[in-house]
Amino acid sequence: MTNPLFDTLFGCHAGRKAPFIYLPDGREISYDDFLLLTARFANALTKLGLNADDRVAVQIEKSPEAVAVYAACVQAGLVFLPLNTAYTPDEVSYFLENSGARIFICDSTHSVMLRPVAQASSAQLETLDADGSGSLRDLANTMPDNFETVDCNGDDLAAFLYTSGTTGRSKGAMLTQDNLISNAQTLAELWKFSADDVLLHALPIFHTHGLFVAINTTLVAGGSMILLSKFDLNQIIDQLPKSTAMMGVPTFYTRLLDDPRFTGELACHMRLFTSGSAPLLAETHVQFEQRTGHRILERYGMTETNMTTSNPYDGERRAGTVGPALPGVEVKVTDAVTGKIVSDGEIGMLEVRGPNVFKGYWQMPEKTREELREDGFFITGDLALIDEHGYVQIVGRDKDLIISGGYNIYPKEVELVLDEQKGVLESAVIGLTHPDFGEAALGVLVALKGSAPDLDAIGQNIAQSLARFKHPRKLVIVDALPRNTMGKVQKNVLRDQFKDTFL
Ligand code: MLC
Ligand code: AMP
Repeated sequence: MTNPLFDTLFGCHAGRKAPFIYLPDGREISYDDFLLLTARFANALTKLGLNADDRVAVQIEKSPEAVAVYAACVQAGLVFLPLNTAYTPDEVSYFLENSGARIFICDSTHSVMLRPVAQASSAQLETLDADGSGSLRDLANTMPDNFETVDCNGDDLAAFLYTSGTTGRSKGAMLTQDNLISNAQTLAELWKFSADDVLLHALPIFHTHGLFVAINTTLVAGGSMILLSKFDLNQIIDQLPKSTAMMGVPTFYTRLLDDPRFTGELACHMRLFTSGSAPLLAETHVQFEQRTGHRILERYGMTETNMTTSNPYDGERRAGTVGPALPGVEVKVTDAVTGKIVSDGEIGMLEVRGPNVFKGYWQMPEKTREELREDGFFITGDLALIDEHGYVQIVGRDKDLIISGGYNIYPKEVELVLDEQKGVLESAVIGLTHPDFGEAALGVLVALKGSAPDLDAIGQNIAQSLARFKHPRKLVIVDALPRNTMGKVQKNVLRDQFKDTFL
C-alpha cells in the first residue's frame, strides 16, 4: 500500500538537497529539511491522538511551517482544513463545529480569544505562529524526524475547503487525493513547470489557488518557491528578478501595472504569469503585454473542481477567455432550466466533469445532489459560452456571488447580519465595479419605520460576525428595495442605480 498524494508531491523528493522554499530574508529550506520537519509534525499530530481521516483545522499565517503542516496531514492521512486568517471567532466556530475537527491550530496571539471557541466544539487547540514557533512546533521538536507514511487510497479525503453558499451557510467541499494529484500533474505539464522554476508565491495558502494550484504544481515539478507572507508590491518588485513564474489574482496585475517600477526589463526573464480566481479584464491583459511583452495566461477554476480550463502555454492566450478544458476534463454549457446542452456559442450554465471534481459537500447530501449530477457533472453556477475553438468565456454568474480581489463574498451571508442591525428593516448587498478589487460590496439598507440607522455603528458591529473582506465598502439607505412581481429583490436595478459608487 502507498499514499498516492504524499508519494506524488512529497515522498519523491526525500533526501533531495535542492531548495524548496526561499524566504525574502534570505533563508532557504531544502526539500530534505522540509521533509524532516514534515515528519516531525506528522509524529506530533499522531501523538496528539489523531487518526486517519480526522480533520485538522488551521488558521495560521503563511510560513514554511504552515506548508509543512499541510504536508504532515497528507503523510498522516489526515484531512487538512485551512481557514482564512481574516475569519472572526464567530466564523471559526461554525467551521469547527460543522467539520468536527479534532484539532484547531491558530496563531498564539489569537489563542485566548479562540480557546473557548475550540473548547465549545471539543477541538484541541494548538498554536503555530508566523515565525514557526508555537505549541505544535514545541511538540514537533521532541519528535523523530522520520514517520511511517500512512497508507491511503486515491479516493480518500485529503482536504476540506469551505465555500460559502447562496443560503449564507458555508459548505465543506471534500477533495480527494486523486482530485489534487490529477490537477497538479495536469497543470505542471501544461504550464511546463520544471525543477528549474522559481515560483513567486504571494497568494494566501488557505484557498485552492495558493495552496493547490501554486504549491502542488511546484512540488510535482520539483521546483522551488519564494514564499512571501502576502502580496506586497515592494517585495514583489524585489523578488521578481529571482523568479521564473508568478500566479496571481487580477488585483496583483492591476497593482503591478499601476507601479512605474514594474517594467518590461524587470519581467524580461520571467517565463510565465498566470491569473485566475476572478475575471481578468481584457484591458489588463493588453496593458500587461504592452508593458512586458508577456501575455498573462488566464485559467479558470473553483474550490469544488480545482482547475477546469486554461489558456494554452504555447498556443493563443486569448484575452477575455479562460481557454479550453484541461486534458481529461469535460466542460459543457447547458440550459439552466432543462439541463440540455445549448448550441455552440450560446450562453448557459457551465458544467464540469473529470478527475478534478470533488466528492461532495460534507454532511450535506441534498446540497451535493443539487450541484453534482449523478453522471458526475458539477453545476458551477457560472454562465459561460464555448466558442468554435473550444475556448470557454465566463460571461457572468447565475449565483449571487461577489468576487472581491479574489475573495468570495456571498451577499446572503452579509445580508443576514445587516438585517439584524439596529434600525434596519432589510438589506441587499450588491457587487459593483471597483478599480482595485475588481468588484466590491455595497450594502443597501432600508430603515425600520421611524428609525435612522447609525451607519458607523453598523460598520463596527458587523466586525463581530464577518471577516473584514466581507464588509460592504459602503452602506447606503434607500426608501425601499426594488422588487419584481414575484417579490424578488431586483439587484440588477440596484447595481445600475449605484454603478459609479466606487469609480
Ligand atoms: C483585503 N481586504 C479586502 C480584500 N483583501 N477587502 C475586500 N476584498 C479583498 N480581497 C481588506 C483589508 O482587510 C483592508 O481592510 C483593506 O481591504 C485593504 O487591504 P489591502 O492592504 O489593500 O489588501 P491586501 O492585504 O493587499 O490584500 C489584497 C489582495 C488579497 C488582493 C492582495 O485580498 C489577496 O491576496 N487576494 C487573493 C485571494 C485568493 O487567493 N483567492 C483565491 C480563491 S481560490 P481595512 O480595514 O484596511 O480597510 C479560487 C479558485 C480559483 O477562487 O479559481 O482560483
Ligand atoms: P471559489 O469558490 O473561491 O473557488 O471561487 C470560484 C469562482 O471564481 C468561480 O465559480 C468563478 O466564478 C470565479 N473564477 C475563477 N477563475 C475565474 C476566471 N479566470 N474568470 C472569471 N471567474 C473566475
